[in-house]
Amino acid sequence: MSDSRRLRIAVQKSGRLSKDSIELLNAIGIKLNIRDRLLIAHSTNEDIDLLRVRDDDIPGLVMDGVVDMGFIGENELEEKMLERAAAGKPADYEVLRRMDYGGCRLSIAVPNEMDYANIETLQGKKVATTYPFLLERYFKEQNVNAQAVMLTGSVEVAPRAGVADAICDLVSTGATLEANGLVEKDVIFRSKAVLIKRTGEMPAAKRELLERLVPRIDGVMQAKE
Ligand code: PRT
Ligand code: ZN
Repeated sequence: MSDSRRLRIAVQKSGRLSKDSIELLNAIGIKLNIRDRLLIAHSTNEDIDLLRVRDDDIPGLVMDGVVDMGFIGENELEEKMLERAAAGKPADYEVLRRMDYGGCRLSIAVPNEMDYANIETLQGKKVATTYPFLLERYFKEQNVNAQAVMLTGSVEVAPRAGVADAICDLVSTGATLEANGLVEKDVIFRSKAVLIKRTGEMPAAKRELLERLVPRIDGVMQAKE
């Protein structure tokens, strides 16, 4: 088992949140010895270990108390929270800070040629997404009876492939939608990266370390404004 005195922080190993999350940790003075293939990276100047994993795993690692903190997109966090709550698993966490990176929106998009008036146009239709819980919550709120079809990749090609009538996917510039003949219609969730913490007791030394880190994060974010 790991050394329970060391603060464990989960970060995405390689993806859109990795660079900014590591840069932030560096900026608050945490020296890290990251070796590309390794799951764990130890800090050389603080009692901190990084766990480098797929972003999909981060909410669960925090909610199961395997790590103390994690950097994660709110889209992924909210989806996993809904999924775990539906399965009766622990789904608690605390947001320490909302970061200034990882911004995107989860949107419903339809083929250019679809005659789309509003969300009710999707009544009885299939919508491909990697976020079925967020999408189904939205359908329920809107009183629309449509079906979320889970795809973990290539969501944007689903309508052309005849797998779904529309999609619900993350958008930042909109270039991917345009390249695939899709138009963005309804934004169902706006997301940024957040730093989250597990709930429950923490040994005093770890809690003190955490309490030293958060004001440094505020300082770095304020300096960027
Ligand atoms: O391997 P791992 O599972 O860790 O990574 P991943 O492929 O699941 O995630 P990754 O690295 O792509 O994204 C991590 C997080 O970054 C997401 O959960 C969001 O919180 C955030 N983020 C911000 C984005 C985007 N912007 C984004 N544009 N995640 C994905 N995209 C994709 C989107 O899915 C679509 O394919 O980019 C494409 C659209 O971009 P535009 O610019 O063409 O609109
Ligand atoms: Zn992922």
